[in-house]
Amino acid sequence: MTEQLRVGVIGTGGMGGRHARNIDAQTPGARLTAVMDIDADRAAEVAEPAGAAVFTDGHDLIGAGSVDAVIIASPDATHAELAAACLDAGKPALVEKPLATDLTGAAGVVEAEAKRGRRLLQVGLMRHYDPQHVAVKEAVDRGDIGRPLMFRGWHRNPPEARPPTSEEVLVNAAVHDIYSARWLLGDEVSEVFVRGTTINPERTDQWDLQLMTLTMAGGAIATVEVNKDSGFGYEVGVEMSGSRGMVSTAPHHTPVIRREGQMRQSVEPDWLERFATAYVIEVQAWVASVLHDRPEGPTAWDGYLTLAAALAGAMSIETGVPVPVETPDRPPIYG
Ligand code: ISE
Repeated sequence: MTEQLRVGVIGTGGMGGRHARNIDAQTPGARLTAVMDIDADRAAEVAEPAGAAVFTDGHDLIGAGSVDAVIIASPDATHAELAAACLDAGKPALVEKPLATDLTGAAGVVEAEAKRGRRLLQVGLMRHYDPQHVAVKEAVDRGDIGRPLMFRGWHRNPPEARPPTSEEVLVNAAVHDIYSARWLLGDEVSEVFVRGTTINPERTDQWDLQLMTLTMAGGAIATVEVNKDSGFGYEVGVEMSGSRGMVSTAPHHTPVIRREGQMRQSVEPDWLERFATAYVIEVQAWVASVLHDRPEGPTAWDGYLTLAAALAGAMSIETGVPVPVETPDRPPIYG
């Protein structure tokens, strides 16, 4: 591997654009050499400051000689196919979540990586790099709350131009919370039950608010509240109860302004602002792990299991009952 990792970014929407800029400006061991988007103008805008090449086909970027490693941040439904192409080309990739939008696609990627016998993929379940989540994980691991028994997560999204369906919200957004519950409780999901409610009573095909209950294999419980459109901005946090105490993410820390009979505190508008630091730490850790050939962070296996639980949630909405989640035998490359 070269001393400077030459990175190509596929997809230059909000997330891909942010990753590209973080690689270019905040990651000393890496250089942005290629950018792909079907919108060539948007790709050119992101590529220009770094002098990176512009592609309009993801597979061409993956095959390019000027690219050592790839970040996949294209639309969700393209992730699995592009991740498989990176495995075929033997190029490490940071794949945005979800790993796939259907379980067969996710299983195919896991199987292909396991067959290679070596991890090449990291999945963008980036709560793993958020300092506030990491502080909670450290407290749990130190035994500060005793035995962890219950996880509570809240995930309130800003309004979106195209309202996603209930299933899309679970697959695109709740996979983060499912990851957090598994990571912080140190256990796998065995059953999912989802109830929802809607702002517009005439529209019953999409839940605006979903409450997911996860039963973990060892008996712990997790609840996750996912709000499709909070009406006020973006907010994500977690709280854990244990046999000896509780720990939660620290509250938002912007100043509290008192004026004209009111106390006010601003709310972050979206995930790009709330998790700005986490995204930088994530790409820096990924680049270092590739340069030192020491894979770390969320795996394709995590991508598969979080998707399995999210899709069980979608099935639970449809059937109105709890849906079991199977955890297959963990391939040895995932430790
Ligand atoms: C988005 O794609 C993200 O990854 C954010 O972290 C998440 O909060 C949001 O709901 C997703 O749409």
